[in-house]
Amino acid sequence: MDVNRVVTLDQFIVERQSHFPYGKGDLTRLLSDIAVAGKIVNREINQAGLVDILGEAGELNVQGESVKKLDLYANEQFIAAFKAGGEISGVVSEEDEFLTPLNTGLSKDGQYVITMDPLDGSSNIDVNVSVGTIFSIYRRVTKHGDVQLEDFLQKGTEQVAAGYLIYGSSTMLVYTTGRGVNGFTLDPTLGEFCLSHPEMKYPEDGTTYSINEGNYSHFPNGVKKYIKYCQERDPATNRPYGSRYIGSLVADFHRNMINGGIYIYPNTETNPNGKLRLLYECNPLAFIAEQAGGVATDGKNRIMEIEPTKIHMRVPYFAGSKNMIKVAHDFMEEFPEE
Ligand code: P6P
Repeated sequence: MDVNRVVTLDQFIVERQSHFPYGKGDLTRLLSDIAVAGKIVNREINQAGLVDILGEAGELNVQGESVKKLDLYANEQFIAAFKAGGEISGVVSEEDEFLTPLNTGLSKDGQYVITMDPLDGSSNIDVNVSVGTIFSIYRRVTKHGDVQLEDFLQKGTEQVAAGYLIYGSSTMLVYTTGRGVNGFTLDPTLGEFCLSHPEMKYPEDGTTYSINEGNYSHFPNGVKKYIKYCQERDPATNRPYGSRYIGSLVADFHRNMINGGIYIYPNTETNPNGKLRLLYECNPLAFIAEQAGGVATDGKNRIMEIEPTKIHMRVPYFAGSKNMIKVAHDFMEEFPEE
């Protein structure tokens, strides 16, 4: 990359849109809308300690999780951006129990639908730990009128784009349209996302494992065996690995994609199907991981091949460096549940 040339997100998308197999310009507008909403959410997160937007909103979401004020704020900002853009016909959000039709009845119904986790890891906001937004974009299956459930219950292989924003020590937007993964860092002096991580590649190996070991007693046998494998001393395979888990999926995923590593959220007693949601956490990050050369499975099967049955469906999640995932799979196969 010409280090002297600043490439903004909009410039990059326009240069690339000629390759995008769908509507010319549709995706440009859509990704730009996401970037604008991301900047607005970023601004609020950075001020969270100063304005009355921290803390609980005093309600539970469909997941039964306490909703933070910033969760609702982020949800509103992204949905407003999609309404303004006109490209999106409907949204499934972690924050809303049901799908939300948008922009239908217009002269040109938006041809896309989006699934999103508007603010993942929001329990970390009050303690100033990185959080993120995760999204998947699909072409709608129905052609006109209000979107239907079938527009969202599409396999991850049908995604036309996916990405995440990470609100951390810097704010980044990382996305794919199926032609590799590129990362953009927000330059606050310009107010623009600028290309900073072109053609991101998931290292084939890593020495970091990310899992909430507090749930160890509930883990499947194969996961328990894999954790012990990670902790054994074997210099020839760079073990013991380091344990890094900050309770924010986007932050753990992003670090592991840059350095190499594996993130695992298996089924547990509290979450017998796993905790993470297929449509707006697992599938978008699986698309990113695979496009960067990584792997994402449920411990056996490719995440993006799983047939969704409900919009808030949960699945066990193994995502990371392909050689680490293979070893984890071997333990899952060798030590199945009784
Ligand atoms: P636990 C946040 O709620 C989240 O969905 C992910 O961002 C994170 O990795 C995980 O849940 C943390 O869950 O059960 O380890 O606190």
